Amino acid sequence: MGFYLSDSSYPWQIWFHESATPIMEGIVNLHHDLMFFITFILFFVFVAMGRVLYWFNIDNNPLTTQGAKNLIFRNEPITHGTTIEVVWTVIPALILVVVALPSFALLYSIDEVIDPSLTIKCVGHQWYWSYEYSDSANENGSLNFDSYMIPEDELELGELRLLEVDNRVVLPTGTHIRVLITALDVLHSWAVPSLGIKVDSCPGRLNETSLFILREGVFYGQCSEICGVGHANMPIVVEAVKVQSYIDWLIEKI
Ligand SMILES: [Cu+2]
Repeated sequence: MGFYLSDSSYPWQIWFHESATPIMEGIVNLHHDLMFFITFILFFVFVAMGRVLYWFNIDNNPLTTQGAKNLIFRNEPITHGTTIEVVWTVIPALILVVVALPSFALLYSIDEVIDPSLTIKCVGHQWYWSYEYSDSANENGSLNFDSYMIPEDELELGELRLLEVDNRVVLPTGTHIRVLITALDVLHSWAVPSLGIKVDSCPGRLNETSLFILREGVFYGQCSEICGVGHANMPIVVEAVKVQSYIDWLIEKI
């Protein structure tokens, strides 16, 4: 299978999903930035290790006078060097600072909840998710529904195994959304890679994150905290639509 952009996982995938939120774009960019340093360090360490193994073995550094006569490189055994020790302490420390700054900036921007105009609540259960649109209520209370995985024998052609659900979470694009995440039995985790979200869903605790979806699409995710035998059978499907379509859907649902 070749490389293609997808909002769901595909077999043997090693790349990120295509990002659909500013947060996920930040995560992908940070990853690329870190890869620069990782590649540089890996190359440098390999070269340094190779040189050490070659030049500082016992044959090239004999400790006896007799052996010193056969010396190829130099004749005093090296035990320490103040300059090199300062250099190999200061440079890694500087690299850590350079890496930490954008990392913390991203981390704190993920925590930021910017004046949301919509709140949804995701509740983990063994083994399905239920959703509550706390802003939209009728006489029976706020809009809420369960979202179960579609079993394999009921899938239609083109649908994704272990990823499709009967009721998708429909959300508007270009809107600041507050996401509240909790659970009713054991630990779960609400994770959608394209949206850059992975938040623990804990019983008795309300976790909060924010969401700003940049484009329309159907975004697939899975429970990401082992929660029992049905852990693999509680996928998440977020359908992002234009605001008007979202309102139409809401009116139909209520
Ligand atoms: Cu779970």
